[in-house]
Amino acid sequence: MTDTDSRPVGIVMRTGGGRCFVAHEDRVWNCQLRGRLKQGRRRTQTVVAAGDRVILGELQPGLDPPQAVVEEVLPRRSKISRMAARRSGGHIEQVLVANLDQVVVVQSLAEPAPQAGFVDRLLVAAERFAIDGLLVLNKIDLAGARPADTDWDYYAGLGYGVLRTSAATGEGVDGLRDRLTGRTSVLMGASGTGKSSLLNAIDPELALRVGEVTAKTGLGRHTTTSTELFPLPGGGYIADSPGLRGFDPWDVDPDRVRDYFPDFTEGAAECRFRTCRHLEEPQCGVRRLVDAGVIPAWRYEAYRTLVRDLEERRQLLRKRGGPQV
Ligand SMILES: Nc1nc2c(ncn2[C@@H]2O[C@H](COP(=O)(O)OP(=O)(O)OP(=O)(O)O)[C@@H](O)[C@H]2O)c(=O)[nH]1
Ligand SMILES: [Mg+2]
Ligand SMILES: [Zn+2]
Repeated sequence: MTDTDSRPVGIVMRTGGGRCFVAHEDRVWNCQLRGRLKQGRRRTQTVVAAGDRVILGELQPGLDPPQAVVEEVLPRRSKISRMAARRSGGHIEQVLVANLDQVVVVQSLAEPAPQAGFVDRLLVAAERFAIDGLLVLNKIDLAGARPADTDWDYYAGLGYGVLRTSAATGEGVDGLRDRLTGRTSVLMGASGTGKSSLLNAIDPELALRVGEVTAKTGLGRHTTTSTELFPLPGGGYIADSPGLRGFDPWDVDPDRVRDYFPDFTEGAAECRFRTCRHLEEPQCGVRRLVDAGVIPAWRYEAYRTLVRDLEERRQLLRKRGGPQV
């Protein structure tokens, strides 16, 4: 056994205010980061994220809450990362959550309205690390209020789970609990889709704060403000996260986005050019499937928009001479 193996390891439940809260031996430790972890030029603004495995030192179990120092962040086996907001110029990574098995994309079938391409972008970020994708369509008790312009069951045909739930009536909640138990998952979606409400329905002891959807705008109020991991009663962890306004995946090469659309594989085999990106190229097997209605137009549009956005970002960064993504 190496020295590292014998040092105490914990799981980061939440970060905030320059500290992090680490589960270790059935307690949550209030931790500082070792100074050297924060030094040097970094392409990431996230030294430590919820879900990270960390090595602890200077443990003070006698304090309430117990305290320790994070000495080291262990390599992440997977993560959901995005380009950090405008102020970073788009070349800084923000890790939302680390070491995941599953991303649960929560959409509301009522207010707020689903955002085009949002599910597809999150699934690309998940595919990037072979993380499973599950789509949860919440507020079925209110469904019918708005016509569905997306055929959500299309995702089931691609191998993603699709569940319909109501945090209000409890319908579908047992099925969701089953899908979460024993794994590490994160709930992601726009503000007001019902992420925290679903977790409260799964485990009432969590008693998470939930917020109204504004009648005037149909948008949520960003009630949850930090990503936090919770242990599930039957084993595993679930992270609640603040509502996302959109999602720009980090570290996805625009030329590789096509590899993260499983529904393109079959058509791509028929493209004239092996390097076909399924955009303007002649004799494209993928576009043929779109024309034939096998791949829905909205799905293809999500692909095109994402490639375009990633390409724009790459060009902007080149112009500025920043690090390339
Ligand atoms: N009718 C109905 N209302 C729901 C359902 N799920 C959530 N809501 C309501 O939707 C509103 C927003 O719920 P939250 O759980 O706070 O949503 P959230 O996704 O956690 O939002 P943020 O934390 O802001 O990202 C609240 O008023 C909930 O009561 C549902 O299944 N049916
Ligand atoms: Mg919430
Ligand atoms: Zn093609």
